[in-house]
Amino acid sequence: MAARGMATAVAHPNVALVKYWGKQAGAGNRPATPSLSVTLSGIATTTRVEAAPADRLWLNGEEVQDAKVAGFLAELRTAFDIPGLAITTDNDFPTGAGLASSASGFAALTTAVDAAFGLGLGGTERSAWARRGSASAARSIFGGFVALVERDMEPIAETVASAEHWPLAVTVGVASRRMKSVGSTEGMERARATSPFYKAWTTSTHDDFAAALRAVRARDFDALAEVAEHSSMKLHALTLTSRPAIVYWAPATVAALHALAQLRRAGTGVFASIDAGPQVKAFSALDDADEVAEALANVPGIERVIRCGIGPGAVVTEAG
Ligand code: 2P0
Repeated sequence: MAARGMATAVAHPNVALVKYWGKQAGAGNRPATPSLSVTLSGIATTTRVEAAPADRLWLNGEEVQDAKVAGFLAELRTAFDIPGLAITTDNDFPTGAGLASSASGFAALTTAVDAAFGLGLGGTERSAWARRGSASAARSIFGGFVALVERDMEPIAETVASAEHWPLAVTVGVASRRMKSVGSTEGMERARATSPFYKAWTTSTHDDFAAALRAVRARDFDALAEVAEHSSMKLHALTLTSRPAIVYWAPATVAALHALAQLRRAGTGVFASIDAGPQVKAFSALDDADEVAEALANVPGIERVIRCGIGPGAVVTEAG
């Protein structure tokens, strides 16, 4: 397709099984640790870009100013000739509340800009640019199980197993739709600077990553459950021991954790993962997803349950 200054792209949020929390010193938004995620199906960000006299951004129908987007575009323009942009971006899920809207947002924006202005980026390059907007966005460029690792001093994201390899269900319990209190970038920097556990986090995450990768390759649910819940809990141990502390959980978050533990005691394979917000993401076999969704829906304070699976990477849906 010839690039004529307009394109639309769709990308999906991802949930990390082994979490990223903390950056290397210096420029380029480079994670301090490896991470491993699944890209979700069932929820999406759709982003349209078009050449315009000046940059303007509409998020879910409202015009907004966004310093992260402005900084990202400024960085892209040091490498490519890109005009002013009218950007419209819509999430079909709660924005900025721990459902990785920045991951799907920057993955969709990078993919749309690439298509609209013929930048000719391959997947790896697109992922590297998306990372500069938001590191987790590097993973949403790709589908299935995706690793973000350092190779030859460069962070590289790649699919390590397809969605078909192990089609798990990811059931999201929405505990609050409010925007999160402290953004991820600020939260990470606070943990690095103040949590006494930060060093232990950066060293131990390498073993977590290796264990999770082995579990995914072997489709070993119990092994994945153990290491993924541990990584999620360890991330929240960091936020709770930052100074001042950051408590991303709502009361319903804790109630959902107990409900899932009860399901597990009753014999259902399920584990929980929580990001920089109150939502609980429950992983299970597809056959158990109805039961997991029902259990989450019955938790007091859970406002809504969203059923997801493991999905594809970012795609261009329209270019002209
Ligand atoms: C993750 N999160 O691995 C972790 C777990 C949230 C908790 O990556 O500063 O929006 O823009 O690179 O990618 C969310 O942080 O942060 C995130 P920046 P990002 O999914």
